[in-house]
Amino acid sequence: MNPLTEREQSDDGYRLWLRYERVDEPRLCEAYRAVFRSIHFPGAGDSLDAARHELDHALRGLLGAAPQWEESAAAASFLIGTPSSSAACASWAEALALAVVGDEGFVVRGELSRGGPGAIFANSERGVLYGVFALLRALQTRQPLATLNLRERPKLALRMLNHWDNLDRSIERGYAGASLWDWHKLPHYVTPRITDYARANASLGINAAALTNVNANARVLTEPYLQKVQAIADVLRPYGIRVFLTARFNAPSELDRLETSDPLDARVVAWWQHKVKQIYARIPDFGGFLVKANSEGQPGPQDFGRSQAEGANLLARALEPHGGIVVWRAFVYDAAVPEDRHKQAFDELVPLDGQFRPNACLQTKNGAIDFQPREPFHPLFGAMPKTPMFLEFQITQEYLGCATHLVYLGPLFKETLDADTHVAGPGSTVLKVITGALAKHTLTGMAGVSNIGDERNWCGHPFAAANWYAFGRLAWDPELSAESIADEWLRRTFTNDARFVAAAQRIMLDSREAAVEYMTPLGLHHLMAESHHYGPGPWVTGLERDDWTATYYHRADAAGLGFDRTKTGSNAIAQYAPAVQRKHERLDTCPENLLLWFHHVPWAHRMQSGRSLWDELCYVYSRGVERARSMHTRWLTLEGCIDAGRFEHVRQLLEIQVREARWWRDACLLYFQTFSGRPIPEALEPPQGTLEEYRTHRDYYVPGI
Ligand code: BDP
Repeated sequence: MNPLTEREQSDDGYRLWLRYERVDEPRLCEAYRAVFRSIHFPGAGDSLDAARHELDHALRGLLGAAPQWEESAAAASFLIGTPSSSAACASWAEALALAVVGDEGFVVRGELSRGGPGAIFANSERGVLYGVFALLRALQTRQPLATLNLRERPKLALRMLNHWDNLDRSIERGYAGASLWDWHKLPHYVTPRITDYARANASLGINAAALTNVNANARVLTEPYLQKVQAIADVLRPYGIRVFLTARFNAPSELDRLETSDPLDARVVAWWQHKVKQIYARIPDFGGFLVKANSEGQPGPQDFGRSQAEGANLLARALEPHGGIVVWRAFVYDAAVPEDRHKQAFDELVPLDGQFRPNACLQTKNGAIDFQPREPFHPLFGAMPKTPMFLEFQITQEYLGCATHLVYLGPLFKETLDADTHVAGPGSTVLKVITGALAKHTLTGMAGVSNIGDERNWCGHPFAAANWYAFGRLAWDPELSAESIADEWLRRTFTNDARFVAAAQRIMLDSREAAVEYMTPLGLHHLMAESHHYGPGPWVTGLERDDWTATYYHRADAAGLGFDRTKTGSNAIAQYAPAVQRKHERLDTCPENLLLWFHHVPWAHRMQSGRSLWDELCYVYSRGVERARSMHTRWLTLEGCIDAGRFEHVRQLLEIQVREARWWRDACLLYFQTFSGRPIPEALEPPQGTLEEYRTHRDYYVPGI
């Protein structure tokens, strides 16, 4: 085909997983058409309208014909509504135990009774919207409808994206263009893209978005910006998404020249109360504030000799009468404190358990350091039973190859969710901590640092959207598997072609382990280049803060490698429950994929493979490169299964990934070799460059700083 035509016919990725291509299996299409012959979907309301609009649009695409809307329930082949919008729904509510699915859940049935009509019933408009998206997922993945019987309710109350977007439209750690929020043109011009963003989120059940960077700019709280926020909130509302803002703790002083921003000062209390009222006047369903305080230079209550809880409660009290909440980040550590960074948040926050207002929660990163390719779960999970605890993941790939590496994060998310904290005996998984199952909290949630920008395909790498998708699906149901989510996403995003789906799913499922192995195997962490974190930098040392350097974390010396966090070292391990401590404190029982996280291990130490630590390091780094290579070769076999544009885009990026995997391996091995003094085993490829070349290499203008 002519390359120009090919480009025109390629999918540009804009539709994400909401592609409603024609069902091309004729019999299935006929069966689907019969179910949707005539749809009874009464009722008015913004979310119902959004649901109706989506269904109309989708069925036209999938079935090739506009749906027939039917006034009479008795004559319809499909019924949609809530007990208050539809008498048919009201009459079925009891038999279906609709009350059990709660405010946001739904029931979707291909047939209510044998041969009878199908239905989407829910208790709220939002529930209907989610039900419609669940039905469309079933159609897009070609499920048979007669037996379709979905009954879902979200397991977490807040399912939230955190945008680290600045008011100048740059995005901290963003690799997909500029911010979606065009502050300059808002509120007068509101791009339709925000509606499509809302649709994509609602299709996953994401119901909250913090619009601004945690490294906050107080200006967003000023009247002109609140008008702009209002314009965004108005678009998101029908899709069930509540807006949050990041609150800069010293905003009273910065914006209105108050002498202090001390949380216990009456003038400061009044300032926040007034500010919150002003916000709710514009945005009646405003979600609340997300706050990073006393961390990495952000102002906070400790500047005034107050605790993190006193800081959070200041905002919580102001929000309480309006139904808002404070999401207070647990990512606190202080350069002036010489303690292992791993321990600082726990030391600071655990003594405050029970002191937070009921509408305040702590948002804790999955691990204690910083979104590394692999971290053990954060010891704060389960350690503060009186405090609602949100889990924060990073969807954007700051430490996972930025926008050029295909790394599917489903397995990483699941690893944390399934990790057993043992705080209340075996089976006390992080999942149970955050769903409130252990400590019975109702304020529950999961947040993901967004990877979305204004690039046409939203997330840059064509596979990066899978991470947005996986986050959303797991926030709705953390018990889903990474495998099934990948399968769904591929079918909806590309094609139902079984060969493609199987091979691409393999690539996805292999990709996270590949990245761990070619970047930071065996529990190594934070070896990335300085500041932008793109590419290897195991030699990074002597920065303004020690805990931003690689040498702080890997501690390589002539004796060995790794951070001793046992009793003989920082003893961070003591922050975990005894069963977790016992497993990790000994070299012979610590899982090898976290060995160097917890131990400083001699180079000659015998690993389970029988190899020395040094040889094992060489083998695992090399295996990571091999995995990247096979991702690439597997992809090449898929040419022709999907449109040429996306195929080629991924192909080129995988080439970069293979090159960079090699770069990582060679640079790290050459560097660590200066300590181990041992040769790279002969069976393995020799490094391509010299350590000097790698060390002096600089990447300029890496996005996302
Ligand atoms: C680190 C990022 C930094 C963020 C910080 C945070 O490097 O840009 O501001 O996390 O989470 O991973 O606050």
